Amino acid sequence: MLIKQIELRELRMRLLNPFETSFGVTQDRRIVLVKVTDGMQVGYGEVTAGEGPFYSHETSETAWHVLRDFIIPTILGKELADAQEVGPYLRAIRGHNMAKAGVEAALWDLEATMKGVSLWKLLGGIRECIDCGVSIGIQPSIDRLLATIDKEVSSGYRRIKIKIKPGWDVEVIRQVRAAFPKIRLMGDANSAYTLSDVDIFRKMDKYDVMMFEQPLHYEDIVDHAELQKQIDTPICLDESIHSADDARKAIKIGACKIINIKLGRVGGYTEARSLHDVCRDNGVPVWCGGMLESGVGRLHNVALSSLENFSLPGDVSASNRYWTEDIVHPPVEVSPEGLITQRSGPGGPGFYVKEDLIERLTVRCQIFSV
Ligand code: OSB
Ligand code: MG
Repeated sequence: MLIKQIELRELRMRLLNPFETSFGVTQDRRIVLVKVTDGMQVGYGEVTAGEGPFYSHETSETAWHVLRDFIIPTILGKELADAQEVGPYLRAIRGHNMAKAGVEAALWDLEATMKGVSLWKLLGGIRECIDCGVSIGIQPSIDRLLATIDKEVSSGYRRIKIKIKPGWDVEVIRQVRAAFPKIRLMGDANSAYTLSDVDIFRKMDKYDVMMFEQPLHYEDIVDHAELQKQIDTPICLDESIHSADDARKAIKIGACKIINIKLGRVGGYTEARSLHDVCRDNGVPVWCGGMLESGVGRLHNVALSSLENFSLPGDVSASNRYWTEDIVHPPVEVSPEGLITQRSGPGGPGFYVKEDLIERLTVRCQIFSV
């Protein structure tokens, strides 16, 4: 496949509701889309960076810069046998995984369309229906949180993740568990705690929580291993894991029992699959994380979740939880049983984009051609 043209596009999209985590509140998204063409077919990817450097160092702006000034000049005009071959070209650029993943995923989409197979099958996926969970931000009150959980459970979602932070933790978990004795419940701290908070986690241990996601520092694995020794609830790592090698080391020292995989955080499908395999070979289940994506990134997450070891419900949920109108047609929908079915048509997200809506939401666009 010849990388003949790459288009970068930034869209403004307003979330239906503000989303609050321990690191801040988001409502207006700056979505960067990458469109690649060989002159015949197109592939789409999404850069999942946030607006500010709070979940990770990357932002929509840094991704645009690194794509425009480094990634695109390196790969434009190159002839690849398949999407995986882009890896060596990106290796010299350190970090900026979300920028890399935006273009890498677009190439996988393009490859699937060129081959006339669906993306999830090209990836080697086996799950035609994926189990869905939701991620619920910090709410103004516990009553509001309980009402939101009730709504999501009624919609069919199979696992509820709530965001926690100091002061919004033990009592919240206690009340949620009291109101919903049976749900699969987990807490995501986004690195809001330190090892000196072990007693807080010990207290939450007794509420049958599936896992605590990224309780400690975003670059740490050593303290996580120490915390895991002192609590029964499994630790799941998110922010600390950027590669298959990070996962190998974290598992080796006992820093986690579960890993959340995000395409952007790990730099694309090739690394995501290696990471998935390392976890599978060590008996560590994985699930697909979310980054408040538009339909393009969302459909990529659905495809990724088809791999065998994605055995826990992910943060991959319906378009209508985020947007009045999504940029893919049909939007991503979840069945009353809490499942999303893979698309059987050829290609991936690029096959379903609404070009006219994308055009209307665009605030900047730059085209690079050979
Ligand atoms: O930690 O998983 C996270 C959103 C933005 C940044 C980090 C995270 C999240 C979510 C939302 O939890 C998942 C989603 O619904 O897309
Ligand atoms: Mg997380």
